[in-house]
Amino acid sequence: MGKSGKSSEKSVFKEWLGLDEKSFQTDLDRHLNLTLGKDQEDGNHLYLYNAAALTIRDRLVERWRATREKYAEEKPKRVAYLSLEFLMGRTLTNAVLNLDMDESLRKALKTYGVTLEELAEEEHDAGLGNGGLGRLAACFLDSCATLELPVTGYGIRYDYGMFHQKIKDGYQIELPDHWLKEGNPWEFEAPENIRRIKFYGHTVAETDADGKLTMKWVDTDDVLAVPYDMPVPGYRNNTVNTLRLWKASSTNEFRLDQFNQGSYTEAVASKNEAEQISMVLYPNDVSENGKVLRLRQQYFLSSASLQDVIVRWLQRNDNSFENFAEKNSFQLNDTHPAIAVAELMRLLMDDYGMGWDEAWTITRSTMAYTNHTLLPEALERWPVRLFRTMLPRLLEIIYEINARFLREVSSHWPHDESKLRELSIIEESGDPQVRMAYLAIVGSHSVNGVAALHTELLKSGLFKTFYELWPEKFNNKTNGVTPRRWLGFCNPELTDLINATIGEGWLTDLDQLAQLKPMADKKTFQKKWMTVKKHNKARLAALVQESCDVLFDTDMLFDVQVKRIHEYKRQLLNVLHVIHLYDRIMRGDTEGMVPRCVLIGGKAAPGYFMAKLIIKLINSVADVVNKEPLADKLLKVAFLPNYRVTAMEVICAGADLSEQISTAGKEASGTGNMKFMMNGALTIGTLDGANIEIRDAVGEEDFFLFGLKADEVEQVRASYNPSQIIADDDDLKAVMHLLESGHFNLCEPGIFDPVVNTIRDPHDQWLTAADFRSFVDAQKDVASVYQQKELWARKSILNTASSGMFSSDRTIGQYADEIWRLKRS
Ligand code: 26Q
Repeated sequence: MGKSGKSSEKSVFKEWLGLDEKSFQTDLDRHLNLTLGKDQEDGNHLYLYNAAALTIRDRLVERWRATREKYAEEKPKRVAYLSLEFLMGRTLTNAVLNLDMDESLRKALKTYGVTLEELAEEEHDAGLGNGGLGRLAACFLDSCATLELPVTGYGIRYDYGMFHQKIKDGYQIELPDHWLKEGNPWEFEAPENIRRIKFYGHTVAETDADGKLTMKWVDTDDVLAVPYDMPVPGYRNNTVNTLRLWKASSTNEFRLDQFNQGSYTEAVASKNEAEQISMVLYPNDVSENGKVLRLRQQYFLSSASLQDVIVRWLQRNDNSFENFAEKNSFQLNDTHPAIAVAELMRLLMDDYGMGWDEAWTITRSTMAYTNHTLLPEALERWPVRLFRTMLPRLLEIIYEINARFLREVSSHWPHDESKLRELSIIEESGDPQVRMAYLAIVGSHSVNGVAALHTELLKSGLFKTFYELWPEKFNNKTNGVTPRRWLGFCNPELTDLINATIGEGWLTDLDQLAQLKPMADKKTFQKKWMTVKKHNKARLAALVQESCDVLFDTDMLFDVQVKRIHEYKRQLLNVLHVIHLYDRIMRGDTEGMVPRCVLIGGKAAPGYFMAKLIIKLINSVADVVNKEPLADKLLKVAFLPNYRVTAMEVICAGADLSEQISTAGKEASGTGNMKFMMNGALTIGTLDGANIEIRDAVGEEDFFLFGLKADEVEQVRASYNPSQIIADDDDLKAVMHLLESGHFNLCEPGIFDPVVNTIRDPHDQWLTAADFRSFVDAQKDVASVYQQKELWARKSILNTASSGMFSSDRTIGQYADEIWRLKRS
């Protein structure tokens, strides 16, 4: 379908619904009065929000159907993106932008005296993800629809998404995120596509009529997977793809054995157990090992999605698997759905009677695996015993995959038992474990990292021996973010300025931003650029005021770090710098100091003690600093509660400085770094993840680099002596003294001891003290550049102008060409 979508406009209906103000007005009225049964607008706008959502939704549905018909006709190769997380954020405003309905809708809303912004506030974020990996899946769906690629997202429809974070007395409190409580106008239940998922039971070998041995998985406790479809609109191209989310539902079959034994309550309780599967998102962004429910979620998603793809394929292809492998791809978003490798084997063999070799060829040529972490402790492992009871048939298949794989290893490295032990999918120990990453690598034709350094480190470290065995499988796909949400929508003023300067083509071809480069030296353009930044800073200041009750002055430097709270991301290093600035102020050493507002936000996994303590420390330091009269015009500190997609939309537009300060070699890519860059923030960062590519793109002059490099980190560890570093550095010594004397916790003595101890620990994995000096020096450069307003403006413009390669359109183009091998128009 071309950009106009004309051909399909006719094939479906006589004419599509109008996009003018009048049509919107009529439909808003109709939905409010008839669909929702309300006579007038209520005070809190919830009904009007729903009427607007339905008005937009109608238009999405038309294009959705046209897209389905186009795919049915053209029979393209299809991709299923399997992910336990999709962090979609809000839908209304995104759909309005992508469908170009902003102007008419705004005009139509005037009759109600409500702005689109006010209405948008009624929508809960779809927070079905933890952080980077989940948001990446959402950006990818946007790019796939924009590039008109037939990619379906498959995930879980959690009743409760990422928890809502509150701060009480400086500590994180977790509240449930009941995002569906007011209903969700963006989903369509599809009961006609319910799939049945098996759990528990046991296997039996049977010989069929032709004398062929088949395996049966019997006496299972089944759960139903009910699909809910959400439309994913492309940018102004009439393509609407699908995000299919599964809800778990009981089969309503009482287990006869339980029932007959009089265990009525147990029988009813098992209904409950089934429905627990899609109840809640696990709020850890590093694997928490061994949780039975998590493995149930993983298998539930994998089995339902594969069955869905297969059944629909067979319906369209006369019940034949011919060409299935050429026409389907499955992308595994980390190892979370890696069980899909074994499940596809099971479905092809047990349900469709295929032999091992044919099934294995299909599996290997359709599966592709993306790795998102270098932390060895984050590699997923599941106890074999858990598999044996919960997924007995899958364990058999995994054993067989492993046996055949190890034969390949032996022939590659004859007489080398250590290689077998090293590479085995089963880690033999007292309590043997299934290594999910190894299953994913063995069962896929593609293994990719998410930034250049990350992929290199996978090849030389974590997966070194697999790389020696199969170098051709490994490839890099540097992450990207969608420029529609992360510049077009979240920064309308900058968008207008860019449009007026280079036209509108950049929104679907982000490299065009490079045309801004000649403007970087023009004084009038710099002025306009910084005026926009100032307005965005005012929006951010309002958010901070409202949620933290801290006053940010828009003349000050906005220094921002928002992301999950993790030791490797080193929010602690940021705090040490803040304490250092405070110490300088108290000592009267303020020469060259630039007035600065430091904003930190992010959620800690509920069971991650140190991350939660770091949040408390940030809040305690903020309390002291913000109350200190001497610091009043020089330093403000705030912790923003409940950081989420919708908050980032305001934050990235209003930041001057983006903090990307992880220990080198630990952050796989980062994607927040890209959002800040696009919106003209300068980065202070280590040579880690995609920071390296960001610095290459903008040039070393316009990036504040500091810290050890990945290889140096490994060398330093051996003889790391933080207490010596502290003793040798007067600034760090003073900072540690403030911390150790209890200056920030006078009423709660000793609470920060664990933080102090990690900084002083020779085994501190994150080498916080090692990078302190270099970080402080880089922050001094930041201050000096910020004082030269025109220089800063120039660098800010150049950052946006150089951000073209961080569009997820580029990333998805590479997945489509190099992994999925999709035809592209
Ligand atoms: C696994 C098992 C059990 C419970 C939880 C988990 C789990 C859940 C989420 C493990 C990891 C995650 C999320 C990881 C993640 O977000 N990684 C980030 O991915 C981004 C996109 O590629 C990168 O930019 C970041 O560098 C990486 O940290």
